[in-house]
Amino acid sequence: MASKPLKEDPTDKDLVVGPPKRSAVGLPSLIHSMPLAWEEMGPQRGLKTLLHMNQKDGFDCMSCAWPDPPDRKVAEFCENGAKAVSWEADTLTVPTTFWAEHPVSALRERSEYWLGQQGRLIEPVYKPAGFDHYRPISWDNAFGIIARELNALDSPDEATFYTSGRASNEAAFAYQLFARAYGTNNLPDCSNMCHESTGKAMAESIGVGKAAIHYEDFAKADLIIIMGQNPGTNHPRMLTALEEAKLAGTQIVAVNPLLEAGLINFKNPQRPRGLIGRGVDMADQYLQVRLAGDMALLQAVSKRVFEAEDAAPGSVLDHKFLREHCIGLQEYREHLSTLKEADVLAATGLESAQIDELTRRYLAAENVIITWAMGLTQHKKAVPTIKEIMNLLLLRGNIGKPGAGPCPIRGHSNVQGDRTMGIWEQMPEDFMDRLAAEFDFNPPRKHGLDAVQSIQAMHEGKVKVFVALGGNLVSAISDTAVAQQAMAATRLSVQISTKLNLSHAHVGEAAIILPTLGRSDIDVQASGPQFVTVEDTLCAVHASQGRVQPVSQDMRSEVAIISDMARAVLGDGHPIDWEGFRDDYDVIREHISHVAEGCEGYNVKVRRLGGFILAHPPRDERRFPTPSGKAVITVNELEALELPPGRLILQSLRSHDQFNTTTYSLNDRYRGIKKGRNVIFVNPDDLRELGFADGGYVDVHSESADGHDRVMRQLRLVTYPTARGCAAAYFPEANVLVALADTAEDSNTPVSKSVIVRLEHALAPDFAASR
Ligand SMILES: Nc1nc2c(c(=O)[nH]1)N[C@H]1C(S)=C(S)[C@@H](COP(=O)(O)OP(=O)(O)OC[C@H]3O[C@@H](n4cnc5c(=O)[nH]c(N)nc54)[C@H](O)[C@@H]3O)O[C@H]1N2
Ligand SMILES: Nc1nc2c(c(=O)[nH]1)N[C@H]1C(S)=C(S)[C@@H](COP(=O)(O)OP(=O)(O)OC[C@H]3O[C@@H](n4cnc5c(=O)[nH]c(N)nc54)[C@H](O)[C@@H]3O)O[C@H]1N2
Ligand SMILES: [Mo]
Repeated sequence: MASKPLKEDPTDKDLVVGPPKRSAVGLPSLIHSMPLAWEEMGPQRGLKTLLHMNQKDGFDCMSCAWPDPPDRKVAEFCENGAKAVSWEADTLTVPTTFWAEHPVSALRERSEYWLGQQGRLIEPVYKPAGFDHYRPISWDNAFGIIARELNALDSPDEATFYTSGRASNEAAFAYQLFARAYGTNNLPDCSNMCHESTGKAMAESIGVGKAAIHYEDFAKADLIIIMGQNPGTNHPRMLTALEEAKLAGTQIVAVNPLLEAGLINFKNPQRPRGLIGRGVDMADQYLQVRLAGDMALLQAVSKRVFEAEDAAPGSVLDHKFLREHCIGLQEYREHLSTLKEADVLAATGLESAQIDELTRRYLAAENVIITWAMGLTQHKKAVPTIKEIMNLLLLRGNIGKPGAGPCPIRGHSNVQGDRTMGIWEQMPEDFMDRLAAEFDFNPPRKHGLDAVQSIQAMHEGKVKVFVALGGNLVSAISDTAVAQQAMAATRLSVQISTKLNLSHAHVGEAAIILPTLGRSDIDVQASGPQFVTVEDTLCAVHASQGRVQPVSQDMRSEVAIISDMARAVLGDGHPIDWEGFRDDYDVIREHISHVAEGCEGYNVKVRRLGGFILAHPPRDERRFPTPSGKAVITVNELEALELPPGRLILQSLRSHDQFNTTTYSLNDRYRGIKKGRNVIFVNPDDLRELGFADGGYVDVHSESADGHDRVMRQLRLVTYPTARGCAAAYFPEANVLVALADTAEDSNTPVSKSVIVRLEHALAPDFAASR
């Protein structure tokens, strides 16, 4: 009993704004997820699917990269995981008649919500150049067109191959190999917009860009600092790990401009206390830092650590660790001695006493974990900010010991694995050497284009073919109007997708959509049923096997699509055994074991129940694979974000009922928002000062250095507990405000969390007219 496709695009006419919640999860979340699962999958398929999720013999949840606990419960999923799988395992399908009824130009006017609600894509479709409709096409003809276009380019660098972080390790490995065998390193991915800043910063500081802790370390930590992350919505099962830590005596500090429900209190539905009690209080200290103020905060804490050491020499810093494992201590100490408290207070919006308290907590703790996500990575100074996390941890040896370490929390469920498999426009030389040796060819060595650079190159006509393994780049990247023009300037765009989104509507002259199996679907190839493998944010690699019957026999797995596309493009005589890849994923895994770092014996290790954990030298043995062989304490020049008078800093973030560009519903329960998304959250004092009132409507103009006026119209003002001078609106809609060139230094990640904006009075939207 599948839901019917959404008829009309909903408007905000029924928008309700209530008070924000002060507690996350509990009974309401399960009540909220079950009807959705039943509606989209039916009761039997729904229950069976949910119970297989995240089990050792089941499939990995596609919602986020949070790890599975060593001991699984019967129901090992969260509300938002249930939404993700219900959305994917939908029994509703896009009918063949859809394509004739909906011209591509009309699809461009639809919302992401409407598009996603049309059901699963089940047949390849093709929009020839000069036509406004897709039409069904055979798989072979689709591959033929792709081959013709790719082989007609003057250089392989005129094509770009995007990946979203849901692709399995097997698909990712085959895909990067295909792109490189074709001849380009243009392998942009969602990570370019996500944790790229993390990878850059950690690689320089400690030589590895991944979290340096194990799951069990949360409960062993004395202090966990959670910065720029909203786990209650985006990594809900993290709350269970935090609850266990709290019950074991761990303290928690939250650093976030917004008061987020999940960081205040958690009612665990799997415990009696959660169902009927008052739950567990999370943050012992909550620092409502100003947007982009974290670098100043971290430097201020480190400076106080040095002052404590000066007051009691030999007793504060971990001298043995610093001597044996680090370089740069003295320069850092001298640099921080010039840090001015007034600058720190201006940048953070905090009081000295709050920073003193955080420092006291840091110094009282033997073992400290710091976690972070998009609140830190999407700023101009994201890379140096994350390097300051490393500095602070290194001062007291908080790495490579139980209960301590840096812990970036990754987003897409396999974004980390995709990188391990070679999805990166700048893979290191040793990987390329192994790839060359394994397949006996010369992969291109020149670095390729990242996501922002790919859009720029398409816009300039330098990249002419765009291929995407999942995702929705047009909506996910900054500067929506430019992204749409960039896509329209290509000769051919190809999307390998499960469901419709705006990247199927803003397309090249010609466009192809290839429908793929999702993670929950049963995948059978010539050698029998297949499983795939994934890596979570704590470096655990394990198998994932789909358990539900695909809704159509004409969909193909990602591996099959990539293999057949490679065969068509590279020719039948190509030395790489693409057919072997498709017929038996063990063949791919055998190659992975020779090429990807730490994956020796891959086929054996991933067959162990629960998989294996990749080696991580800093975590495992305090060995730092940097050029000097030591962890590097870095000196970073503080540069605060200048806020001109009468302006606000805007961040774009996720509601509770969305997955990136996918909208599950128009609600954001924890923030008190129902049935609408066109809102902007502002501190009540700022609203008053700027001459606006709660409930009024504004146009939001962004002010980028390029002088171009970018605007988001008719947002409803919502007063909200956020730091002074700061505002928030929903991603992906707010991407219209971010200039493509406004990116983080070193990582080129769009600055989605610090856009300078000006509000202007606007009329309330006329909902009757928009119907
Ligand atoms: N249900 C669900 N789960 C998801 C996703 C989803 O869309 N839906 N997306 C997945 C993906 S790809 C990712 S990357 C993750 C994203 O997970 P998050 O990073 O939690 O996602 P955001 O909604 O962007 O939230 C950013 C948080 O950082 C805070 N913040 C913003 N700017 C600053 C700042 O300058 N300083 C500090 N200290 N805090 C700041 C915001 O107030 C907010 O709480 O979630 C993953 N999981
Ligand atoms: N302003 C602003 N912009 C942002 C962010 C922000 O916080 N603010 N966050 C950034 C971040 S962290 C990220 S990760 C990116 C996300 O960027 P993307 O990864 O490109 O976007 P998604 O919305 O996750 O992609 C959703 C689409 O993927 C397809 N899909 C889903 N499952 C599968 C599958 O199993 N296989 C295949 N082949 N396709 C599938 C569906 O067609 C679906 O519509 O957005 C970034 N953009
Ligand atoms: Mo992400």
